[in-house]
Parts: sequence; structure tokens; C-alpha cells
Amino acid sequence: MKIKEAKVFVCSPGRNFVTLRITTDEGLHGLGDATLNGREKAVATYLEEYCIPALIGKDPFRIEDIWQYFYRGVYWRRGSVTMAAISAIDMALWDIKGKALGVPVYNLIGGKSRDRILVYSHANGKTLEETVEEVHRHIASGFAAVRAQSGIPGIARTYGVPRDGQPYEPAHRGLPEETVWSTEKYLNFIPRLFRTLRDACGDEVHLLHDAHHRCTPIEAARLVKELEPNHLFWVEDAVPSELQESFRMIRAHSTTPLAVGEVFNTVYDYTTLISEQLIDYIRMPVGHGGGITHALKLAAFASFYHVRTGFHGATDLSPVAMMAALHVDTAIHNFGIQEYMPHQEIVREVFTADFRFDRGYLHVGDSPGLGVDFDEKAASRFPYIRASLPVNRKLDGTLTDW
Ligand code: EZ4
Ligand code: CO
Repeated sequence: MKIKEAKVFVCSPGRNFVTLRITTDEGLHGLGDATLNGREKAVATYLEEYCIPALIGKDPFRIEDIWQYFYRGVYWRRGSVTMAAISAIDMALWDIKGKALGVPVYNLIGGKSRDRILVYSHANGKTLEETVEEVHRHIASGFAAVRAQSGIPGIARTYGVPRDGQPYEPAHRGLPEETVWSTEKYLNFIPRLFRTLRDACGDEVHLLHDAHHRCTPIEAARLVKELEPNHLFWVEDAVPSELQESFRMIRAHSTTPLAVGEVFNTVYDYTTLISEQLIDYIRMPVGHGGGITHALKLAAFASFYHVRTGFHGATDLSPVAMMAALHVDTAIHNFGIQEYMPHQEIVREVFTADFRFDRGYLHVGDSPGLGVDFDEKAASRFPYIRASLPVNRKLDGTLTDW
């Protein structure tokens, strides 16, 4: 079998998605997600200009070799654009192989290690009271694990909290909007929020929180130490984590489990964090970190250090990347939890994915390949719209991490 054609589709059913479709001379096709929020066209061009011409004529079964061709074979390696493109190619090749052999992808990568996949949902409120109410609502609708983000008194808008009546989406039309941030106000509020949540919701439910890269190392240490009595499942991205060594200090202060890495894209972003056991969960998106092939290697490396997975599953990844993550979640031994932020209804007009939610868990179907379809015609009704993630400034106007 040979790769005959590959095409990139950029569509916007409610938000932008970049989809790669690889077709073989035997008429099989595979799908990959190449969405990189706010940088969609960079990945689309990278694929169209540099990858697709080199893919034509290759044997789609040689997944590892094609992966190495686009990683090691390219002098300018790594980085989110390159790795999102490689991820899309990799997913599409696993999809093709599964379809050709008539098996779901999880059966190509070790088979089922579990029957169902624990997920966490996003509860967001503008105030402490609203956030508590939202967490209750999520527990009542069946979730066993809930991430809580809240508006902070004295800050107009913050990460994770939607505007009235809209689903939460961090990217907005046009150029980046500017938001204002105060870590001081955040640190004064969040421990109170989680004390209230633990009291209100009891010991059973898993509570999670995303600090979204906003603390300095010593501020992060204070945060995880003050949250410790409330037994969170994890605190995510406590600091902007390109400085892996900062976690030595954070770790020394608390037993609150730590999750890191939704902006990472190779194993090399994790070597210190994992080998020194400075974190508990890896967040690297299967769709940004070299696809299924590299996610399996990262998970294997992490497994030797008792670090588990908590793959990214925000709505800025398409249902194709979600399916890829679910197959990995199903097969690996050191699975921890999967983020599950359901897409808007309108996304289903373009993508259909073979999984279902039941009482806190996702169940993957047994369709051959990834189990996801893409309707090209429907996609053409939703053309690309430029959208950007916000930028953040401190109260005095200094640019800070968003
Ligand atoms: O802000 O994926 O844990 N989830 C997150 C996400 C990120 C978005 C950015 O595109 O932090 O909501
Ligand atoms: Co996050």
C-alpha cells in the first residue's frame, strides 16, 4: 500500500480546527488533528509545503520510520508547529493501519489495560458561590472528578471562566485581547475556594485545579502547600514550566500532586521532571507531542518513575485528537485521568467520534482505526476565522504569562 494523497482542511465549526486526511492507493483514509490554538495556519502551511510532498508514495504501515523521517530527518527539529504536524501525520497513519487490519488502534498498541477511562470535567464560576454550585452540578451529572476554576475578587476576567451564556473558549476572534492579572489576589482566594469545596462536596470527589503558568516558583510552593489539607487530585501548571528545576523547590514543600506539560511537545521537555520524580502527571497533548507514537514512549518513560498520564483534552483539540488520546489511555498501564471538555454541538456536524460518556467514565467503541469521521462538505460551510488566545498584564501593566 502507498500514500496517494494528503489534504489539510482548516474549518471553524464554533472554533478553528486543522485536520489532515491521508488517502492510500487502496482507497483507505486516515485522519489526524493538527490544531494549534491561535497558530492554525502555521501548522497547515508546514504540512502542505514541507510534509505532504514527502509523504506521497510512502508505505503508510511504516509508522515509526515516517515519524523519524519528519523528526530526526529534519534539521530544525522540535517546537510546537513541527510537532503538531508530526502528530497529525502519526495519528492518520495509525488510523489507516487500524482500518486496514480491521482493529481499533488500542489493539495495535497493547490492547485494553482497562474497561473505561476516568475523566475530569471543567466547572467554572464567576464567584466562589457560583463555582461551588457548578461543581455540585457536575457531580450530579455523573462526574467523579471535577476541575474548579473561579473568578477572583478584584480581577475582571480570569482563565477558565466564560462570559455570560457562552461556553468557555479561551481564543477569541481577531488579535489577542488583553486581560489583567494579580497573583496576590489569586493566592489569597484559591485556598478559601478549595476549603469551601471540600467541605461542601465531601471527601469522595476528585478536585483538580489549573494554575495556568501564573505563579513564580515560591508562589507555587505556597499555593500547593496551602491546598494540601484539601487533598486535590492535582494542581496543574503551577509555574511556567520550561524551567524544570523549579519543581525541586515546589515539590519539597508539599504532597499535593502536580501535573505539568500541556504546552510541552517532546519527552525532552520532561526529562528532569520525570527522572527526579518532581511531578505526578504528564499533560502533553497527544495532538501536540508527536502523536500516538511519541505519547507511548513518553508514557513508558514516565511509567518507570511512577508518573501517570493526564492527557490534555480541551476543546481546542478536535475529536480526532480526543480519539487518539482515548486509544492511548485504554492501552497503557500508567494511565491516570483524561481531561474531557465536551465540544459544542455544532462540532458534530463535521466530526463524529466513537466514544460515549457513562457515569464519570468514557468508553471507546471498537470501530477499526481511531473511530472518527470527518465530513469535508460540512466543514466547507465553516470557513477559518482568525482567533487568538489572550495576553495577560499585571495590575501595573507588565506583561505576564497567560
Ligand atoms: O488554556 O488549551 O488545562 N487546560 C488548559 C486549556 C488551555 C487551552 C489553550 O489553548 O489549560 O484550557
Ligand atoms: Co491547563
